[in-house]
Amino acid sequence: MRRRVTVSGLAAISRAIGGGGTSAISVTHPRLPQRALCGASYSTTNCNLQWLSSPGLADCLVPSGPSVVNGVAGTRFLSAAATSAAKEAPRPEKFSPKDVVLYQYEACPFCNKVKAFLDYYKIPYDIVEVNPISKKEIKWSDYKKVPILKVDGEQMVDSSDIIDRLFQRIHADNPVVDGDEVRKWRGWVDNHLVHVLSPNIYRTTSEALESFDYITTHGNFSFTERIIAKYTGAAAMYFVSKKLKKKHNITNERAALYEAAETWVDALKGRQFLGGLNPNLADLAVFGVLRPIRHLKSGRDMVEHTRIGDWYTLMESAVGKSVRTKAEKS
Ligand SMILES: N[C@@H](CCC(=O)N[C@@H](CS)C(=O)NCC(=O)O)C(=O)O
Repeated sequence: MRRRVTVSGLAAISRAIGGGGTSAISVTHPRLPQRALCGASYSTTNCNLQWLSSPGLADCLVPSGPSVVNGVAGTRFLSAAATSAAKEAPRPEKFSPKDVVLYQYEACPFCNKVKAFLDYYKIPYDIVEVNPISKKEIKWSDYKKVPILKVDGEQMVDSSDIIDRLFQRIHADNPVVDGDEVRKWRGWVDNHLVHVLSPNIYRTTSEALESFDYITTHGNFSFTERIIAKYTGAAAMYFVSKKLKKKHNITNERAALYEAAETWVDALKGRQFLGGLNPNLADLAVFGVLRPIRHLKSGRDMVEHTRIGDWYTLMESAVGKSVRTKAEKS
């Protein structure tokens, strides 16, 4: 059956991939029809705009295996230290669910956090790509956001909560999820890092188009939705990102992204991972939200102009190939 693309549908797309988690912003740019941004609610000027994000996208966009990374002074090859560090990822022995299904938007950062966790712990999962307009794939649930994870029929929601619950099952003998340091940096990802990403990926019209090309190519859109979403969404999010910038007191979005990357490298204090020789939940969270942008212009710039590249490459290696199954469930 053909889906009709409506103005409210486009708003839903913007909400689905827009910025800032649960933050609400008022969209008042005179040239932008507010309905085009605000989805289901025609009467409100408040849009719940989450930023664009995606973890599973990594499967499609992030080249796997050690590769060339860009350094500050130009292109350089991955350092020997970086290639040698990644250890075999742990395989959960006492936790081996038979049927794990992730309901997601491919470019959603929160979904990508969950995917990074599942990939690292080698818990195979199926993907159901949710249409951000109709959301018909999650009609069965009371929870109206993604990610939703179904583990042998049990529903889990909210990325951090999902990860905590899975972690506790994997480490049943020692189910302490976070120490202070891990808690602090996981909070930093949700409360700071994700807010910096949106203004960056929609910074210029060409970057907004690049981002929407990625989103609409990898998301669950009909042909017509894809074309309309790409151009309308890019235009909308270009303006919205300026609002997000203001809301989060960002004056220079690239500087803020570089600063976040450097802050993270400083937090490592010379360790390969925040977790030491192996990634911990904070490493996985940072990696998860950065993975969808890594090969967009903002991500390329970030790796070129900061010291984050070596850690990122180690993470790629540690997380390994995606363990999502090929077939998409419907
Ligand atoms: N705190 C939640 C936030 C989840 C969230 O905001 N997801 C967005 C997509 S990135 C969403 O589903 N928004 C509702 C919508 O698309 O209508 C989490 O960590 O999972």
